[in-house]
Amino acid sequence: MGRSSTAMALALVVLAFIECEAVTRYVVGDGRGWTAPPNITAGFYDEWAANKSFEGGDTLEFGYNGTHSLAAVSKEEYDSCAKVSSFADGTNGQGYAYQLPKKVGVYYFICTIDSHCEAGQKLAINVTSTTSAGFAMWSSPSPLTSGAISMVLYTFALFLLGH
Ligand SMILES: *[C@@H]1O[C@H](CO)[C@@H](O)[C@H](O)[C@H]1NC(C)=O
Ligand SMILES: *[C@@H]1O[C@H](CO)[C@@H](O)[C@H](O)[C@H]1NC(C)=O
Ligand SMILES: *[C@@H]1O[C@H](CO)[C@@H](O)[C@H](O)[C@H]1NC(C)=O
Ligand SMILES: *[C@@H]1O[C@H](CO)[C@@H](O)[C@H](O)[C@H]1NC(C)=O
Ligand SMILES: [Cu+2]
Repeated sequence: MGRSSTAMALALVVLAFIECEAVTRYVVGDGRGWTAPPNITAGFYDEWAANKSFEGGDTLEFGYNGTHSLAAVSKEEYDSCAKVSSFADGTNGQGYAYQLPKKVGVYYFICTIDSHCEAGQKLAINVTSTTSAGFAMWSSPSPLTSGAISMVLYTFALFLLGH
């Protein structure tokens, strides 16, 4: 194996390794954020989560203005909109980035203020795979992040090849 092909192989291994580590950051509710009516209607977060493929280690960014809270709850508490006191971040009234556990399962989030949860401020996330799946994760669903990382690494590979 020539020196340049060794360098190329090395660069590709590094690239594959970093891409499989890439996690996706989701802004919950996109531009609407984490909110209640009149900004959303019931079912809004179900629709937002539909057709998205969540992996363990992905981050959910809950951004909010106004009076809201974020609690990570059980299915029963999600179904009944229980007014739990255990918050995901320990505080009310500010945004929070929640990293999904690296474990397959369904994770539930609600706002405990007034009847926001009953009105639709509740989110269920089905984590169907974990990012530690290895090299099979070559094409991660994070075009922006992996795109930027790939560009840096391709530049790095070209640099190695040039020497
Ligand atoms: C909260 O308000 C700030 C300032 O107006 C705005 O930039 C931001 O997008 C708002 N966030 C949400 C989730 O509505
Ligand atoms: C999810 O995908 C299915 C099949 O492509 C489609 O029928 C459905 O409307 C999508 N749901 C949402 C909320 O985008
Ligand atoms: C609805 O969105 C606006 C603009 O971000 C915000 O000021 C307001 O507090 C939101 N209402 C609720 C109930 O969150
Ligand atoms: C979560 O996803 C898995 C795999 O697609 C599926 O078998 C399971 O029924 C889903 N669970 C829920 C509660 O949607
Ligand atoms: Cu709320």
